[in-house]
Amino acid sequence: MLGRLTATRQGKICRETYLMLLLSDTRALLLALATIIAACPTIVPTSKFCFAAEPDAKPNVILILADDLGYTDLGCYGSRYYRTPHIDRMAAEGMRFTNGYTCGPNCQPTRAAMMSGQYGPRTGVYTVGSIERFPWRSRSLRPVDNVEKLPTNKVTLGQAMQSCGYVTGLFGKWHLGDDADHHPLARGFDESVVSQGKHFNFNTIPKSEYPEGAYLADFLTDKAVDFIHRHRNEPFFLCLHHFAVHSPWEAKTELIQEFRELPAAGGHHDPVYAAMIASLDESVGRVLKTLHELKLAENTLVVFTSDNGGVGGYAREGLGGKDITDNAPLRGGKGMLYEGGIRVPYIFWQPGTVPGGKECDVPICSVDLFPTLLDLAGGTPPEAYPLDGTSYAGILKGQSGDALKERAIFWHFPGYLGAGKGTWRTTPVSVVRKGDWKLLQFLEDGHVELYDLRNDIGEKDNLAEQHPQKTAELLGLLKAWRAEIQAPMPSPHTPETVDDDSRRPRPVDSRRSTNQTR
Ligand SMILES: [Ca+2]
Repeated sequence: MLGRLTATRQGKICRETYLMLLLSDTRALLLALATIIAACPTIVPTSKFCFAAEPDAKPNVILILADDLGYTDLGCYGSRYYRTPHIDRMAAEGMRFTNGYTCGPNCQPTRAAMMSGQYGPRTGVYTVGSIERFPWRSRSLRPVDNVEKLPTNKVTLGQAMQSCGYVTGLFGKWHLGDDADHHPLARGFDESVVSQGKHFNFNTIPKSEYPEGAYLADFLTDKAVDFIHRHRNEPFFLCLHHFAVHSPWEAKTELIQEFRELPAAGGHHDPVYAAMIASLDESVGRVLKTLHELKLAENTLVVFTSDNGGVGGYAREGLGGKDITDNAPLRGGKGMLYEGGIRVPYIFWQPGTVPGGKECDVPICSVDLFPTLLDLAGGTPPEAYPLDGTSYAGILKGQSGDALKERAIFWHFPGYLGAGKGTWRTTPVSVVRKGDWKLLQFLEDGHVELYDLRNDIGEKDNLAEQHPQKTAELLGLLKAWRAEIQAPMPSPHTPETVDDDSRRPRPVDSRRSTNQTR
């Protein structure tokens, strides 16, 4: 009965009242309980989509999202320069996925997919900002207009968790609309302070006071730790969405100095970037320490991941732009649909539930998080609201993930991302991964690339011609998915000559994206 009482926000109030009554004598308690039950209609869940499990079965959930952190930017994912002892320990005590993906090659689409549980064609959020960020008029397709705020008719992960009886908080980067209608406070989060853009002297919405010289990652961690303390006695869902390690690359002086004295390794070389990662690692350490201190570790699932690949790998592709890091052995970086742009760390930690020290090679992506957390919270999917992902909650509890290995995962990027100096990180492209195989279809000329990721993680050998059957199979899947989800396609456009050198198109007969040449 009490489990049902916690099914809704109103139910939570009922439960709190009950806990207070525990302090009084038994007779008064029984009378009061009878009164509560009679007066509280929430024993029948009012939510359209959540039927709560017993409260003890609900883990708290903390989602720690890094910004632009690349696949190899952690010690436990291979870095020999960056130092991430707390995250490495989290991985050693939990489960580390090696084929985890973001739904977008940049910030906004991944966040929209993660929060809504839907692929970009359903939300309309497929890139960052307006299509005018880059000089698309020099190219042969007109990009699809991007939706820049998560539409309010979408159900957010925050709303879903609220409906399962969770108190919710989001601190950090939201990037899905900061006005009153789109701010997290209006989208399923009971508490929220958002910030992005600067690591020192930062602005927050709503406005916050903080000591001069405060570093944003530390400020956000303070908020998160405070939230955990205040809500330790009820199920909570906490999003700690760091702006680190996104540019501008700014870090605390004392940490930068430590890395100046270390030798670069494997393309990891920048002491400021390394110091930013160190601050991110400190944040994770503080969160886990808080959980241990409050004896919440065994009842709290902590998820650590990133929103897109690392900013690097461009020079090898002949592109402009600074390589602040390197995603090698993966190809390319942020803004590209090659692995370096979309494969990221995913670590799950819950002592006693998530198997310790495990590595999992089952492919997962951003839209899977919504159904997975709903599953763990004991909820059921919203009615008449398609969720594009699949729950992998079973894997986190030690079950086999074999059934998910051959599932197809899709990307659709109907726009352009420039790289400077007239080069492009990506041109319009759709992508599918199924099993070990990945196919990219570039939409300017329709040509395809096929890679066997098990044997060629660096996407060096395009096998499309050698494996025509596999190519046809994946291309068929991709086209069927686009039709089913009604993916908007870029439209033909006659390229215009522009005066600015950085916008100057190459001759029409040689106009192929840099992506397409390899
Ligand atoms: Ca990002």
